[in-house]
Order: sequence, then structure tokens, then C-alpha cells
Amino acid sequence: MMEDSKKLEEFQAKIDADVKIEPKDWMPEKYRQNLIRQISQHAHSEIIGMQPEGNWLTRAPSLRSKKILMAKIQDEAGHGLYLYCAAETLGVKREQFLKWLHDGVAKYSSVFNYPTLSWADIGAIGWLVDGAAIVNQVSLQGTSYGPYSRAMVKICKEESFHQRQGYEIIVNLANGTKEQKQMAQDALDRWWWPSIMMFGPHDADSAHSNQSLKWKIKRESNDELRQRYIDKTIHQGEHLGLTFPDENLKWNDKTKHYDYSPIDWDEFWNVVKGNGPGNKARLAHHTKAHNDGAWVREAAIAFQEKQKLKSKIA
Ligand code: BYC
Repeated sequence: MMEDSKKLEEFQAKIDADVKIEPKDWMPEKYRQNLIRQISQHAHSEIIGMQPEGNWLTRAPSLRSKKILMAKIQDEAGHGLYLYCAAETLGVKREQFLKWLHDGVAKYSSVFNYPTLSWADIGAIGWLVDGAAIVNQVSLQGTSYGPYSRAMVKICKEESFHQRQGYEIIVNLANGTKEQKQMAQDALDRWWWPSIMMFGPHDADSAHSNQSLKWKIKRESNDELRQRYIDKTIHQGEHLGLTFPDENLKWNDKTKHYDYSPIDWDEFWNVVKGNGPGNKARLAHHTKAHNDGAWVREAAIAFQEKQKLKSKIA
């Protein structure tokens, strides 16, 4: 016990001094568990997040837009893979993460349970969903766990391109015909609140925040990041003559931030608990793709074993 409390003190001192924690360093079991949860859920979000956009790959309006969208979706796959690797350094195997996802034990971001009904939704995802993700992930570059922090640095570079490709779609639609501008407005109306909910519950209701902030797993709170996202996004929409679906959205000269309406937490928790418009289809699609790919994994492992055997004989 004495040993543990001394180790805990030394661990906290390292965190306070902004020294990164690396996989082989001593860490409290709760730190390890909390990271396994957050990083693997982050990885699942990247992978499940490919589905709403993948839905439009065959219907992109030009070859240029199709190539850009394909590159973006492939980036998301890459983000998922870095993050699974980072989570695996904490001693849990990839198969286990996927089992938790398929069994409904692990979460992924609520926002990916909404449908993409029009091409404008692809713009809204890049502009708003990737825009929100950047705010969160720039902050996470400073997380105390080395592998997670380094993954975030690479991911953020790609997210900036994602945000711009989405905003470009919205700019083109907003400057197009009346019908096209209306498509952009509809997409903003449908994606605004889900993007705000991505940041999670208010600080007072956030189960993990206190400990995560103390251990610098998170560097800023859910509400701080949400407010930053709102403040930086409003002028991007107003500049295009779009309106946000919130009558209480107003600049507050005292706080120097935008005020906004109460968030519909019933909707948020309903989606988080698996009852959103797309939860069942998203999980079923992932589970089927995973099962259909079993032969590829088996062949890759068999090939690896054969190579090992060959090198032993040689
Ligand atoms: N959706 O104590 P809290 C992308 C859960 S993908 C679902 O505040 P924490 C992209 C939370 O897990 C990148 N669940 O938690 C990809 C916890 O439940 P558990 C997306 C949510 O972890 C493709 C409970 O609520 N970004 O950019 O301290 C195409 C209490 O919450 C949500 C990330 O994944 C939610 N929105 O803080 C386009 C960010 N919010 O686990 C784009 C990484 C909360 O105890 N994650 N919950 O069962 C984080 O930064 C943090 O985990 C959160 C939540 C800020 C989300």
C-alpha cells in the first residue's frame, strides 16, 4: 500500500510536470482502464463514422468530389487503425475491442447514428462533424498518454483537410440555385444539434471528467470545447447566409461567447443507448463486414506463420 501511494504521488508529479506516460511506465489501473475506454471508443467512432459518408460514394456529383470523398473516408480508416494501435499498447487485443463494440458494451460517437439524406449532408459532416472533432482533438494532442497524443497530432493534420472539403461543398451549394441553398440549410438544420452533442454531457453530469482532467487524459472540459466550437462556427454559416436552428443563439458581450438554447439530453441519451435512427443498421453493417472478412484475417495469419517457419528452416 505504501509502495502504491508513493508510486501514485510520483505518477501525479510526472503528469503535473507534463511528462508523457509511455506504455511500459507504471500507471494506476484506473488510468489504464479509462484510457482503454476512451481511446477504443474514439477508434470505433472513426470506423463507424465511415458509414454515413460511404453511403454517398457511388452518388457523388462529380469525379472530383468522388475522389475527395474516397480519400477522406480512407483517412478515417487510418485514424481508426492508429487509435486501435494506441489502445493496444495498454494490453488489450484488437479482437477484444471489436467484441465489446459488437456486444454493445463499447460506445462510439452518437453523431454517426444520424442518416445522410442528401449530398449536402456530406458537406455538413465535413464542416460540422469534422469541425467539432478538430476542436476536441487539437485539445487531445496534449493528452498525457504518449501514444494517444502522437496519434492525435497526425490525425489533426488530416482533419483540417476534412473540415475544408465539407465547407467547400456547403459554400458551393449556398452560392448555387435556390434549391441548392435550401439543401445546405436543411443539412445545417439536421446536423447542428447532433454536432453539439458530440462533446458529451455538461461538465456537471460528466462521469469521467474530474479524474480525466486531473490525469490530463482530457485537457479541457466538455463544455469548454463545445463553447469553442460554437463560437468559431457561427460566422462560417452566417457568412453564407445560412441560419442556425436555434432562436437563442446570440453573442453575449459580457461572456464574450455565444449563448445557446438548452440541449435536448433526452435525444442524446436515447441515441447513446442504442435507439437513434441508425444505431442498429450501423452495428449490423460493421458486424457483417467483420465476419465476411474473417477469411482475409485467417489467410494473413497463415501467411505470417508460413514466413516464420521458412525463416527458421533457412
Ligand atoms: N456519443 O463522462 P463523459 C471523427 C459517453 S470520429 C456517445 O463526459 P468522457 C469522424 C461517454 O463515453 C472522432 N457517447 O465521458 C469520423 C461516457 O460513457 P462510458 C470522434 C458519449 O469520455 C468519421 C458517458 O457518455 N471524436 O471525427 O470523459 C467521419 C459520460 O460522458 C458521447 C471522439 O471520439 C457521445 N457524443 O468524455 C467524420 C472524441 N459523449 O464510456 C468524422 C474522443 C459522451 O462511461 N472522445 N459519451 O460508457 C472524447 O474526447 C471523450 O470520450 C468525450 C466524452 C468528450 C466524447
